[in-house]
Amino acid sequence: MARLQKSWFVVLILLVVIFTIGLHLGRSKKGTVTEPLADTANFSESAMSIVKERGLHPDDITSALSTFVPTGKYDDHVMFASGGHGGQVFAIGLPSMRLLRTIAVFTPEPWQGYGFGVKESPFGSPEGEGVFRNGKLVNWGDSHHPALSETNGDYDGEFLFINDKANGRIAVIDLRDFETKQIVANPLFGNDHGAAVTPNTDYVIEGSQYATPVGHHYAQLSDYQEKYRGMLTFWKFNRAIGRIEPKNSFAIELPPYWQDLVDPGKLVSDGWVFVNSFNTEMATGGVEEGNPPFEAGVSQRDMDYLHVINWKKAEQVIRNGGFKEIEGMRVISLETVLKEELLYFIPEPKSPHGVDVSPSGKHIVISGKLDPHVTIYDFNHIMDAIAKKEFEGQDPYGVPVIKFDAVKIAQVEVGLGPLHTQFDNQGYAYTSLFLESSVARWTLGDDAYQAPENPWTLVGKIPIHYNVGHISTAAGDTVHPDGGYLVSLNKWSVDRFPNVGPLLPQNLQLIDIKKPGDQMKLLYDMPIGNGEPHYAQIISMDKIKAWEVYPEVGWDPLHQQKSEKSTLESKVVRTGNTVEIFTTVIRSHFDPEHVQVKQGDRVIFHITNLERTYDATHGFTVSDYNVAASIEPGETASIDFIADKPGVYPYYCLEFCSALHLEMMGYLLVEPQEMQAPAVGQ
Ligand code: RUQ
Ligand code: CUA
Repeated sequence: MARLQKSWFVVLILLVVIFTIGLHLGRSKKGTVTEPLADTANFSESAMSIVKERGLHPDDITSALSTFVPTGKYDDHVMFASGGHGGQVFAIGLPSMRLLRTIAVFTPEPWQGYGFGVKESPFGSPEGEGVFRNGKLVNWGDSHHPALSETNGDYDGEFLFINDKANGRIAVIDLRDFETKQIVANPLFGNDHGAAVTPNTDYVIEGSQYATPVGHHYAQLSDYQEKYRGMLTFWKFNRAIGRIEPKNSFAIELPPYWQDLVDPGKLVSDGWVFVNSFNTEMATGGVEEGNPPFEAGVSQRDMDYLHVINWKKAEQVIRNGGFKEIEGMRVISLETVLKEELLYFIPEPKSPHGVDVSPSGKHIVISGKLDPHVTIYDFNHIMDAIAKKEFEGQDPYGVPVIKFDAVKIAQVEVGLGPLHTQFDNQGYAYTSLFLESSVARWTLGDDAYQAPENPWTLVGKIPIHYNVGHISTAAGDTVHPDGGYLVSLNKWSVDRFPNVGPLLPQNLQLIDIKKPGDQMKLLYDMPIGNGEPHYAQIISMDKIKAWEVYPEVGWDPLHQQKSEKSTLESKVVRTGNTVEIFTTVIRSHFDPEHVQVKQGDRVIFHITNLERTYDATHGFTVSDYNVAASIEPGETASIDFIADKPGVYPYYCLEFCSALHLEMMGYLLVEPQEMQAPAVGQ
């Protein structure tokens, strides 16, 4: 018998070895692609027959050639796109527009074992304080604005942040393993919109959207002007531990306008942050009571207010104790904001939406949804106007309003419904035009980034399909844009794809922006049949330094250190009613394979994946217990549940990891209460 076992073991080991060698042979083939275009005559003949057969246009061919990435070759950029009310983040390769990874953030996701009983995720640990709102589990989000961590205003590829508009939360993703590590919930307000990082990632800035009473309290809408407020929260990020520190964070109280997008200054304008707003009318809606509906009430004035905020000085005010604490958050009151001169307003036309700081940090671009222009302000002029007190007055709360003409240096007529602006490395700016379904290219009058054409002129437009929201250019909101690519994140796709029913995919369109002037070219349509991407950021792939396998066997990915629960050998430890099963996995077995517990026991599997092979992930689930784990090579994952129902529960590996994957299972035997021997003396 023992002999039989031994020979089986040898066969298993051989299988693993053969598989691993095959894998390595396969990998080493990468790069040994046959000589490009060795036989041009043959190429053109066979290519032409495909062109004819498929009825392709010459333009289609250049598009196809620009985006095709042959097997074994890599995309050169990756785009992190928010997943809207799907709550996740998508990592998409460019130029191929292939989905490389969905990162589970606000919504549980079983493939990654995210939110299904695994403790090493915000859904199972104190890092997930923000998973709860009012003590209730909130297991979805409306992810809007991804923000890559920055060093000196350039993406550094280390972390990614994203906000949840629906529930006023921020999540932290570590790009060493592309996993969410922390979710924090804003204690002051329940929804947000703008989210961005300061140029060295000292803070993740979160702007409230719809004004409410501060701290989730109650107040009548008739008390709107006194009791409702806007807020800007500065979440302190500690890069060394990869966590937001709520205790070291602070917020600034603002008038109850609807603060919208947020863009921190950079280079010359570092230390300031620009936030636009709408509903400076302070309309409170109530169409059913005969009031103008919000859409009209909020759009009466020609100008709203760009908020210009000195956050470096605000940090100083906090250090000097100039705050009050509300719901555990340090808040600088509006009174102190005014006294310390932290906030100025600049009129901005007309239902503004996007606010974007140019790569040099000198220019701030505003798009008014109901104005065909983008308006450009000069940062140095803003500083002068503040120094010389060139104010046209105050708002009702006493905030100084800077004279529009003193700081506006240009307006460019770009077209209808301008929303968001991005930049490239040739001195161009790009603005999405929602109403026109196109993207406008115009020239910056910026000595650091000088386009060949006259400054502040529209040079071209490209139609998109359809209803563009954000656009994203490669590193397009940093101090050194890469240029090359622009992705138009379109809300509607209408007729672009085969009909899959009334709920249509969004359409992400890749546009080539390498050539100057009016030469922009649509390359690719990517349907995304998932929650609606809002903003996206595109980073060069060589800035991403993700791990192939976890650094050592027994890794706790949540804390990025060796897990106390890791093990190289299996053991079962019972403490009272808690049974801890220290489990190992390696192709193709779990150890142990039999686990016997009693009904009502708390069962914790601590599973260590012993593999060091690239991609040798195993999964784990126990029937009926709503648990699922993904255990990457080197990882230790703990799954925790109460075995409240008696029976025999197979557990098995979820990943097709080897030829004997189906054999990779075990039995959890939950002995019924009534069979359990009564304690002595009963
Ligand atoms: S903003 S609707 Cu990014 Cu255009 Cu959220
Ligand atoms: Cu491990 Cu299948």
